Amino acid sequence: MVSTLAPVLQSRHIAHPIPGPRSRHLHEQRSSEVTSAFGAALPVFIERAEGGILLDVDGNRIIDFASGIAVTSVGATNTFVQARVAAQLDRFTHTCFMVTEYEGFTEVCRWLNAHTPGTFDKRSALFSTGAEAVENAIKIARAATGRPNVLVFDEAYHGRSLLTMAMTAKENPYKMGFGPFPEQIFRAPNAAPLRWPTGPENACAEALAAVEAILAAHGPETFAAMVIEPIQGEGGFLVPADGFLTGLRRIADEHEIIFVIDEIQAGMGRTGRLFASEHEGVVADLFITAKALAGGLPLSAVTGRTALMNAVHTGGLGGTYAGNPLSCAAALGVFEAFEDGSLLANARVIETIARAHLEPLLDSVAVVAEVRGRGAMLAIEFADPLTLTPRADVAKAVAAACHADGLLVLVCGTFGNVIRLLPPLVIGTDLLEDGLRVLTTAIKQQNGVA
Ligand code: PLZ
Repeated sequence: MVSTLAPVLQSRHIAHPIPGPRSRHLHEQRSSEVTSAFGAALPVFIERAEGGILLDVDGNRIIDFASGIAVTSVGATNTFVQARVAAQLDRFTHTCFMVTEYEGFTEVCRWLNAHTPGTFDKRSALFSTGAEAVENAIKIARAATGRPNVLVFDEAYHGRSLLTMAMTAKENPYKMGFGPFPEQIFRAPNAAPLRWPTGPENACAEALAAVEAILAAHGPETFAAMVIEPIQGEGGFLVPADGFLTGLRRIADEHEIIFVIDEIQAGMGRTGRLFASEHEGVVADLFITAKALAGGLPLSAVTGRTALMNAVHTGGLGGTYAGNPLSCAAALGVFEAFEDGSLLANARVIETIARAHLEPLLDSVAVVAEVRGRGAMLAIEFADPLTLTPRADVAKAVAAACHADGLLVLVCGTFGNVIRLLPPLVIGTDLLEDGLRVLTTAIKQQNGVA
């Protein structure tokens, strides 16, 4: 498909102070029509998005270090995705896969079965949102084991539905006022090195011991599943201590607990490998993907061992829009985009360039506590250098300064003191470097370092 639109210039440009007058006007209108329960990280209205740029309705060209929260990894106007979706749009938009079938659904499942870690026989199920896939993984694990309990971790984020809110750790804004939640969810410490009470070197062994203790307290035979993100996303881009994921895998095996990996944010090439768990060589029984899977169209999946995936009675899983044909077409375009390996290489280049800009701050800016992550999933944490007291105020001020200067960054972390970088993998090097200069300048200025 050939676009009739002129390309969006791949350079940062501030035509009007951000948010500009048209965005402010549209935001006012929004406030009269849309529930105030939805926040906005940066209240600008977008006209077009392409490469590493968000073009807003005021003509501002904002560098995108968010990708719609790790969704538009192949770019918001990827030609493979566009071509596949346009062709599908011409054929039909929907049948409901539970009513009459279409091949795109099977093809997406075939790709996931072949490319997710683990060489055993697999089946997949498609849904629409990440939370929906997490819920379904729990349904499958319970049906397959006949056990009720689920183990999750501190700092976890798994969604906003009732069950996934119970699995998510952070109270405000995700859970506050929305209880009661489903029971049978137990939470274990996560082996995040920076804040481990007895020191980073003890994080892995002590966190694994804590998991064993929680299982023992409730009876390991009552646990259907343990669910973990290979790098926690909303919780603060926390890369677990070496050996933690493989240790959990071992404990899960020992007690015949289904090991579920949530790669919704970290997966689909974000970390420089197709899946983040590949970095640790850890293999899930049930594997969850969403977000970047379909490059901006809603699609999520559970992929896993055939014996588990087929343990549910026929008709037990589904949903009107589950694996919608347009979303499946988009996913097939995403797979095509990843085929030659260049996007994975880009993710690794992004890491090298970003670390070169960010790591020197560890020495020059006292409140920079850690620079961490993998590939194009990177973060910088702000904390008091002596006490490690989280400095959400710094993260907030830095994000605001970046936004004013035409760079979109998102804050995350249980304490709101982490700035995360999630640029599209198609961002150009010059734009990336420009964005990193905006960010490092903001960090220095907000902390009185020239
Ligand atoms: N699991 C690891 O990152 C979604 C949440 C944005 P849905 N993260 C972005 C917000 O504030 O709502 C996410 C995730 C992990 C599950 C989910 C849930 O995916 O598609 O948002 O339901």
